[in-house]
Amino acid sequence: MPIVAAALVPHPPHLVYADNPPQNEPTSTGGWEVLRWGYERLRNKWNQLDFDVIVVHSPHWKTRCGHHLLGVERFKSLSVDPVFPHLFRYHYDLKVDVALGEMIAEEGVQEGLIMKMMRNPAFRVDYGTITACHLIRPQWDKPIVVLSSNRAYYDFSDEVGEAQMLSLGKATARAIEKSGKRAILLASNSLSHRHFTEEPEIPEDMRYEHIYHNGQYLWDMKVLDLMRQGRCQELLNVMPDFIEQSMSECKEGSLTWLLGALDIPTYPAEVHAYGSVIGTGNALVEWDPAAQN
Ligand code: 2X7
Ligand code: FE2
Repeated sequence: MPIVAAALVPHPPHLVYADNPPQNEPTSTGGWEVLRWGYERLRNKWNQLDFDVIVVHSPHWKTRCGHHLLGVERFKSLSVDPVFPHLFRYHYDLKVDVALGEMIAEEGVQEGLIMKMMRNPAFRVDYGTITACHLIRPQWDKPIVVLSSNRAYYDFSDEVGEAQMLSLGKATARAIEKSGKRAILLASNSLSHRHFTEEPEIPEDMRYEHIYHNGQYLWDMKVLDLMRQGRCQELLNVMPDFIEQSMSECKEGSLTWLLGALDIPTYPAEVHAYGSVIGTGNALVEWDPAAQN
């Protein structure tokens, strides 16, 4: 069973800012603790797992022509969030499992997708990848595989995007199986995604943090309930409505890719945490593929 664990792991840069790791330049007094405690639980649990590689799909590496994968062994640079540069200026140094990325690209082509390896050594790795990977494995001792977020939802329709992400998920699972490697999968997106356009003077002043409006919250609870009940096909059935009505970041495809890789789970997922960040809805949700046996 080469996919040893999988999770939805949101990437607001606020969560890294609040953690004060040495790699991040800005410092804080904390904040968003419930989400960070959820990450801590998952991290501690997965520290006990035997695995070779982390495979992540990130909304903030946006590609128009096809699905891209990192194709260089090592990246070392500074990642700056374009919207929150005062919160996230993170010095990263990471290793990539290029061989597994190439296998996913080959399987993607078999699924009829356009696939491309990204071979530019000066490429800046996006903050969605860095944030999720840092919060899951801050020691950066495992190689990662990163898949970009193709624009099919925007250029065609949510339905076309969804179909492509399910195919990409299947391709990912097949490649992992063939590789014989033990992988952890991360879908790095928020749920509801309406976003306040102003922030408090102190960004971590939690008096001001709350979901944007109750409709967003109700949608988030609906989709978390479906995950907790193992009703992921029903979740996929309502996904286009969820995306449009809550402006969900699921429109970037990460969660649907994950559900495709897990063969659309029918077993319950575990919600480790839910919380808002500058109005958006975010949850840490784990699927344990061993639970289906
Ligand atoms: O990228 C993000 C996000 N998805 C949600 C909230 C805040 C910032 O960045
Ligand atoms: Fe985001």
